[in-house]
Amino acid sequence: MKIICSDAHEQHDPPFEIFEGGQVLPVFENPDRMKRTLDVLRQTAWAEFAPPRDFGLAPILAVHSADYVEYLQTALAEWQRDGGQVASQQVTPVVLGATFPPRRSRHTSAHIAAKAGYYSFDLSCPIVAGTFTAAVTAAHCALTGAELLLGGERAVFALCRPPGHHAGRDFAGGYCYLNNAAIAARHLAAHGRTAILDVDYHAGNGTQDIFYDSADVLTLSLHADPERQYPYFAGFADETGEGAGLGYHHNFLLPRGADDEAYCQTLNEALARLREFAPRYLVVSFGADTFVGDPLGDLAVTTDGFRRMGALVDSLQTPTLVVMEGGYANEALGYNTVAFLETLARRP
Ligand code: SP5
Ligand code: ZN
Repeated sequence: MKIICSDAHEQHDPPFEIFEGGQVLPVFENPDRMKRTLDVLRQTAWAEFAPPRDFGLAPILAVHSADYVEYLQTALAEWQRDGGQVASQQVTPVVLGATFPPRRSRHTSAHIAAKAGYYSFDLSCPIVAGTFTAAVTAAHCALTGAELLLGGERAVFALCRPPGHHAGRDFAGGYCYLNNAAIAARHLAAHGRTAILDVDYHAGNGTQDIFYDSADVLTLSLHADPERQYPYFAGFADETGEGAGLGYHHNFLLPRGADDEAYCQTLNEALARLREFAPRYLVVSFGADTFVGDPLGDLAVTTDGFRRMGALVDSLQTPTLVVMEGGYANEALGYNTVAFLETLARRP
């Protein structure tokens, strides 16, 4: 199985994150996640590593607004020109907004501190010097995987970092800047019916936002009930798309403590909808934060559960691009990821 990855992710390594309650913590979404995942993939007999191809910005702009992409690209320089705030004990320059637009704002603002708030829905997406390069390269990893599917490959893994499923058309959040899975899916959709299946612990609100009014990409997400968990404002069962997209988005909610059996049961419901849609290509937003030991989660999926999930996805017999999203139990992340991929990797 081809694994598409790049060292460019190392350039995105923000010095802190601000958690609920204002706690300043080391970043859960860190370069070590990737290192650990690669370490375990290297021990398999089937992983074949390949670099991303450069697709430029065009396929990214097919998903994200031009003003948002330009903001991501130029924010740090603009912040520094403006004399943007740098915390006193902190050496790494970081763009991070602290003012968010009220819902009925009558004006936008050209001020960089305002744009930093406008283009994010939380405090978990600081922009450092290498963030844009890392995010674009992650999108290119997903696009390279998509191209391989178009070339006849049965299953590919895009080891993307930063992740993408919380990033919407014009917003960052939840460690996500560019929606890698959505960018790959839009690229694939030009060649055949495409679906995204999101199995990260958190609702894929960015993916939901991007395809909400469109029927050409079916989007399904399994996640912790947003009543009790981030991202709080999306991922509810009654959100099923709008306009032409009505009936082409589905959220499957999981209770606290859901184990392998409960998870696979819900996954089977989602797979039934997928079988009915009969996509030519499938993109899986894979997060291992459903793991029983994950510091951000509250589900109880085991490493064997990830193996079962991968086998269920494999049973669709659809060409599949797996895109890395979350998963923060770093010691287990590689094992959980490999367990999920194993059946797909052995496709003839
Ligand atoms: C890609 C991805 O998985 N992003 C996740 C971002 C989650 N950030 C917000 C977490 C706040 C939720 N409270 C956690 C309680 C821990 N016991
Ligand atoms: Zn997640």
